[in-house]
Order: sequence, then structure tokens, then C-alpha cells
Amino acid sequence: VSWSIENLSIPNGLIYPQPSTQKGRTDVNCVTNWNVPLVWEGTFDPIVIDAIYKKTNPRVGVMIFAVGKYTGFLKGFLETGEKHFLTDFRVTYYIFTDNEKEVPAIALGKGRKITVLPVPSAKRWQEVVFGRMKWATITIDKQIRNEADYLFLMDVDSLFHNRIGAESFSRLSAVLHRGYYKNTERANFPYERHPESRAYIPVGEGDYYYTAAVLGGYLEDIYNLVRYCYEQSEEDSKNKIEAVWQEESHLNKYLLYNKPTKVLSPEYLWSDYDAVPADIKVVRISQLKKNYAEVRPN
Ligand code: U5P
Repeated sequence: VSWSIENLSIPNGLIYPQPSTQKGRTDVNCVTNWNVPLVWEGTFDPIVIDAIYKKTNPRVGVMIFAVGKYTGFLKGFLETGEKHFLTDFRVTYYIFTDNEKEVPAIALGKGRKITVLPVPSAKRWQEVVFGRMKWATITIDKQIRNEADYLFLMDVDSLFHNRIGAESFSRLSAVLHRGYYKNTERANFPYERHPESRAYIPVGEGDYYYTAAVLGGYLEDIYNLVRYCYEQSEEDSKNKIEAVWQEESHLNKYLLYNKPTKVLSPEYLWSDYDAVPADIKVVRISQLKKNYAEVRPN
């Protein structure tokens, strides 16, 4: 299939500034030690990269969960997504919800649609968070596999503020957690440290600490990842264990031993709680402040 090899052709005659071998970002590292890109503003030309991927016109799926009061976040997420997220690409938002009536009617761009998928309500917020991996696994098997080439999984309680384009595409793209992307020894990453958990990572190992709130990649690679997180957390729960950061702990273990093919800087998920430092030149998505007591079931 065409998706197993990234095709880097562009339209003849596309005009863009000459790329340099000398100039570029010097304040941040733009490559990992397994030699894949670490993506920051200023490391790509949006015209060039979008042109490359538009040629293959991929079908992009975005899985978002809005269970209980979180349906209130859908409007802002979708409206700002339509302004900034892969505009000019084919995008389907897969909205997993226990309350279809609360899914707002949003004007969508050409080639873009919403598919609503019913899921059960939850008593504990942890049920939703773990349940995402389960419902994502089941629904990819049942439906999405035939409908998407690239697949994203995102938290709904956030807004898009700036462009996210084809630079986010790769086989497996993961986002650095804003809280630990610099000045943090890996021994201090909030990995699961109990050897009894399937998410256990020993002190002395680790690359980065990734967020579970934004993820993307080829459909099959995302499928393998979500199924892994689902199965590992099921094993833990049989042993009466819940990993310290739920599915994010399992995700970090997976990504340590199955390296992402692209690492996205915290531009791809910042937070309204945190001041924006100088090396974050553009905030593309930001998590909203929320009243946990109000929005979570327990
Ligand atoms: N979520 C819900 N309902 C809940 C808790 C979580 O839909 O009661 C989903 C949302 O998509 C949210 C994501 O963005 O799980 C992560 O949860 P949180 O860590 O933001 O609470």
C-alpha cells in the first residue's frame, strides 16, 4: 500500500524560499538520538510539507471522547479545529459520547465530517480515560480501519490556536509533555515505578515523557499502540493495579521500546495553566483550564 512508504513528491513549479543547510533553530534540538525529527516552529516550510502530503490526499481520522459533562468542550474543539487543524485535508472527527444529543451542529469545511459513536456513561473518570483505549481498539477493528489512513487521538478539553499541518504526519507521532520537556532528569519523569505494573519503567531508562492527550500516526500503528495500552491496563486491573498516570503510563512504556517516527514539540499541546516560554514560538493546541470537581463524574 502507498502508506507504507512516504512519497515526498511535490507539484511541479511550486514556489517557496530556498532551504538552508546552515540556518535553522539553534535554541532547541531538532532531532532525536534515533535520528527522527523533533518538530518545532521554524524546522519546516508549511507550503512544502502540506504540498507533499496533499498529493496523496490522505483520509485523516480524529478520535475524541466526550463522555458526561465533557460534551461541553466539543463546540470549541470542533470550531477551532476547523480553523487550524489540517485545513484542506479530508478529516473525519470520530466523537465517542454517551450523549449524542449534546453533539453540537458545527459548520464543517469541504471533505470534513463528524461520525458519532455511542459509548456507555462512566462512574469514575478513570473509566473514561482507560475506556478510550478499549473503545478505540474495538472501533478501529469494526469501522475506522476502512475509513482512515492517518489516525489521531486527542483530548477534547482543548482549543486549537494555530496551524497544525502535514508536519504532524508520520508512521507514529508523539508529543512531548510540556511539563517535562527540558531540565528534567529521566529519573524524575512520572513513569510508573512499581515493578508489579505492566507500565513499569526502571530508573535509568527512558527517552522523553510523552503526553497521552495528542497522538497520531498511520492507522495500523495507532491501532497497535491503543490495543497495547488497553491490554496492558486490563492485565494491571486483573492484578488490582492502576498505573500512576493511567493509559499515559502504558503509552510511555510502549514509546520507549517502540520509538516514535516523529516527535512533536509541546507546541502541539500546551496548557492555559502555564506561561509560554521563549522556545515555544507557537502554541498550536492548548488545554483549557477546567474545574475538575465540576466536569468529572467523581
Ligand atoms: N473524558 C471524558 N469524560 C470524563 C473524563 C474524561 O470525556 O468524564 C475524556 C475527554 O476527552 C478528556 C480526556 O479530554 O478523556 C482526558 O481526561 P482529562 O484528563 O482531561 O480529565
